[in-house]
Amino acid sequence: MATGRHVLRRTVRCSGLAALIAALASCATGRIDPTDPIGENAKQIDGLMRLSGYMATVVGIFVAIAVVTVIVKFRARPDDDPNEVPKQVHGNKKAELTWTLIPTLMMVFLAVITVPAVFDLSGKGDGRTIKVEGQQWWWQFGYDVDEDGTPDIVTANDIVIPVGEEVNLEIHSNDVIHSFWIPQLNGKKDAVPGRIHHWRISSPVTGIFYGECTEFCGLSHANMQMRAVVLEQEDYDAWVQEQLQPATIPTDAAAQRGYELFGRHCVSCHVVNGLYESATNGNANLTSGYAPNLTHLMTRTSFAGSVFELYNDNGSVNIADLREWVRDAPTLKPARADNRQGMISFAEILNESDLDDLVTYLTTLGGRPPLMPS
Ligand code: HEC
Ligand SMILES: [Cu+2]
Repeated sequence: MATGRHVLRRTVRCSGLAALIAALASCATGRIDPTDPIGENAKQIDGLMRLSGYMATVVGIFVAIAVVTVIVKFRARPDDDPNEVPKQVHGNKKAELTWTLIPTLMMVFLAVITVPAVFDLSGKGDGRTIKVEGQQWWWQFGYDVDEDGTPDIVTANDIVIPVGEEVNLEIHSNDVIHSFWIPQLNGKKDAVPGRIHHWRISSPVTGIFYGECTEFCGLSHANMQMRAVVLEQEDYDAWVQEQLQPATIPTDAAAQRGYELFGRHCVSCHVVNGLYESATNGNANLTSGYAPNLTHLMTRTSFAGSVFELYNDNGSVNIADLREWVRDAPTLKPARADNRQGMISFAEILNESDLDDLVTYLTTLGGRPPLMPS
């Protein structure tokens, strides 16, 4: 019969197991999900990973059986002569050939199927090209709509692409080495200063796909995320048209005060197209030379390297985080402002009403995002 203590112990053990299963399950359904490939390239990588995983499993089982067999078969027995030397196999041609040839053949097989895939994934596709620039600690995306060689749309955090199109990425870095990774769409590609790496992403379905910098890049590396927002073609076209519009001076009185404060405190780093452009083309007062272009801030789903949501679950603007960000960004997200890496703190510079006005101004920059995270 189960005593009270027994039942308690069993309950504790079961709930521990349940918690572990829940934790593992939530890993697999987390927002950055390498186990659920959606894009063609991600599926190709997933196939290769699975195949080599199955091969490794077979090898692992074989080795485990061999080890157990040897342990049992050749264990010491009471009547063994301790001075007896077992038969030596050094130089045994059959054994040497077997354990050299089988792994070699397996490696050659894996190389034959993976090396072409590596080259294939780095090639250029037919779709449009988006410039992807990593810097501490956020991603910038540039769209050259009129194809004159300079981006006409510069945005951050959310890379917006049309559904079903294989988009080319030209990845590079404005400071240290980063790595671009949205696992449901493709594998990892390093962003290296002075180099351009080609990569492609596509998705057969609309939605938001989450990614993360995967090359350690300093203090806030863990806070350097990004999202692909995949839209129907007509929604994408509408998004492009909106992004091409420059900003205008706000009419609301509080927003106007915010606009003036912005001109005093923020334009050494941030660009607002048509109004404040002194920090364009890498002229921001930062080691990387770039801060997020804020012209259409509110059309993004997230801010500060996709670490904070720009909207609450009920669809209202996440004023609390946005205001706290403007007040004291390095407290929300570690930065080296003293070394011109990351946004500086305004806690000692702006008062409460300045902050309100600035945030009011920020909320006038662009309409709502075409898709909201679910
Ligand atoms: C020294 C340069 C600098 C100054 C000055 C500065 N910022 Fe920033 N700001 C940054 C950097 C860098 C980031 C990106 C930080 C990150 O994601 O880690 C940023 C991010 C932001 C973001 C989030 C944008 C996005 O899409 O992720 C907002 C909003 C913002 N700043 C508002 C302001 C306002 C308002 C001011 C003036 C009160 C200001 N900033 C002054 C450098 C600066
Ligand atoms: Cu990084």
